[in-house]
Amino acid sequence: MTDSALRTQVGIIGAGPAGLLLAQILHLHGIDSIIIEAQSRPHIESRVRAGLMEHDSCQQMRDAGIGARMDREGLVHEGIILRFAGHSHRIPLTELTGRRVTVYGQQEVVKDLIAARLATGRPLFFEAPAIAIENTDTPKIHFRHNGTEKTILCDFIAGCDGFHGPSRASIPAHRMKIFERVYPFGWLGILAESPPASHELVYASHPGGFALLSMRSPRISRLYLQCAPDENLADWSDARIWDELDTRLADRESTPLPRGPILQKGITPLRSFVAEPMRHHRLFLLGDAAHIVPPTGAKGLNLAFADVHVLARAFTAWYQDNEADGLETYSATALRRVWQAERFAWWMTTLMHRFDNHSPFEARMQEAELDYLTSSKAGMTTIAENYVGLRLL
Ligand code: FAS
Ligand code: PHB
Repeated sequence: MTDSALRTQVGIIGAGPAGLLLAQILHLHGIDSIIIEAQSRPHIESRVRAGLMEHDSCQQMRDAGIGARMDREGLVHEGIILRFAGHSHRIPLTELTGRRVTVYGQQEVVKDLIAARLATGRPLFFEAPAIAIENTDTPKIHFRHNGTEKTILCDFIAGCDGFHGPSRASIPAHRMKIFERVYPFGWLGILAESPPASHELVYASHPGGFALLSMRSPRISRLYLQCAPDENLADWSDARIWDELDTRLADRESTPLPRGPILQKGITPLRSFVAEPMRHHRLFLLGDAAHIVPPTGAKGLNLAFADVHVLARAFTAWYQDNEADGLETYSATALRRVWQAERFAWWMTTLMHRFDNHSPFEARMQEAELDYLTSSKAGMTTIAENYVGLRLL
C-alpha cells in the first residue's frame, strides 16, 4: 500500500553522522530536508564506532549549535604516543600545529544530532529503509515505514547510507571508478569499564601486531588489537584479549593495564575504498557511502563531516543565490580531502601493522621509519598536521 508522497528540498538517506549533520546545517540555512534511517533510534545511538574528532569537526559541531555537551564531556587531547621497541614517543600535536583533537564517541555525536533534529520538528523516520532511488530531473526516494511504502519528492538526494547502503549501488557501474585496498588483517575492538592506562592515545607497533589504547571517559577504555581479517571472536576470551593487549602495549615504564568488565567487543575489517565521482546527476554521496579508511588514522567520521561541510555550502549557495558552482565542483573539492585522508590512513596502517608477507628488510624499514619520524621535528610535524586534520576546505 502506498501513502501520498512527501515533498522536500533535500532527501537524505541515512541518519549517521553525515546525514544528521547535513540536515542540521541545512536547517540552520532555511533549507528543508527529510531523513530516512533503516535502523531504530536505540540501534544507531548504541553503535560503538569512531571516537576521535579532528579540530575542524569539533568546530563544525559548535557552528551547528550542537557542540555544548562535546565541550563539556569530550576529552581534549594535545598529543598522541607512538610506542615501539619498548619505548614511547610523544607527538606534541598542539605544540606543532596549534590545533587539538577531542575524544568524543560517535554514539554521543549521533545522540546530540538526533536531539537537535527532533527539536526542529522536521521529519526523521527510523526503521524506514530506502528501497528504490529515482535519480532523474525529478528525484524520488521510495522507502518503507510502518508497513507502508512512501515516496519522497525532492530536488536533490544526499546518499549518506554508509558503505553497504543503496545510494552508491544505484549508480551504474560504468559511471563510477572504484579504488580499493583490502588489508590482510582486521581490528578486534573492546569497550571496557576500566580506567585508561594513559591520558593520551597510544599507537603501538609490536612484533605480535598493532595495538591501540584509546578511551571514552576517565572510566571507560576503548582498546584495539590487530587480528586476522576472518578472526573468530569466540576464540578470544576476555583474559586472552587483556593478556595480548598487555604484551603489545608494554613499554619499559608501563605497568599492566587495569582490567575491568568488557562491555562490547567486535571485529572490524580494514580497507581503503574510494568511489569516484561523488556526484551523479541529482544524487550526492557523502561519508562511508563514498569512501572508507582504515581506522588507524582516525579519519572515518571526520571525512564524513568534511563532505558535509562542502555540500552544505554548495546547497546554501544554490538555494540562497541560485549559484550552481558549488554543486558542480562538490566531488572534486571533497575528493581532494578524501585522498589526503586516504593517504594518511593507508600510511599509518602500513607503518604500524605487522604484515605476514613482509621480508626482514621491510620489517627493518618500518622500524627505521618510526625511528626517523619520532626523532625529527619534520617527521613529527607531518604526523601531527595530518592527525589533527588538514585545512583543505
Ligand atoms: P554510517 O555508516 O555511520 O551511517 C549510515 C547510515 O545509513 C546507517 O545508520 C545505516 O543504518 C543507514 N542506512 C543504510 N542503508 C540504508 C537504507 N537502505 N535506508 C536508510 N538508511 C540506511 N571511524 C573512525 O574514525 N574511527 C573508528 O574507530 C571507527 N570504527 C568503526 C567501526 C565499525 C564497526 C564501522 C562500521 C565503522 C567505523 N569507523 C570508524 C568509521 C565510521 O565511524 C564511519 O566513518 C562513520 O560512521 C561514517 O558516517 P556515515 O557516512 O554517516 O555512515
Ligand atoms: C577510538 O577511540 O575508537 C579510535 C581512536 C583513534 C583511532 C581509531 C579509533 O585511530
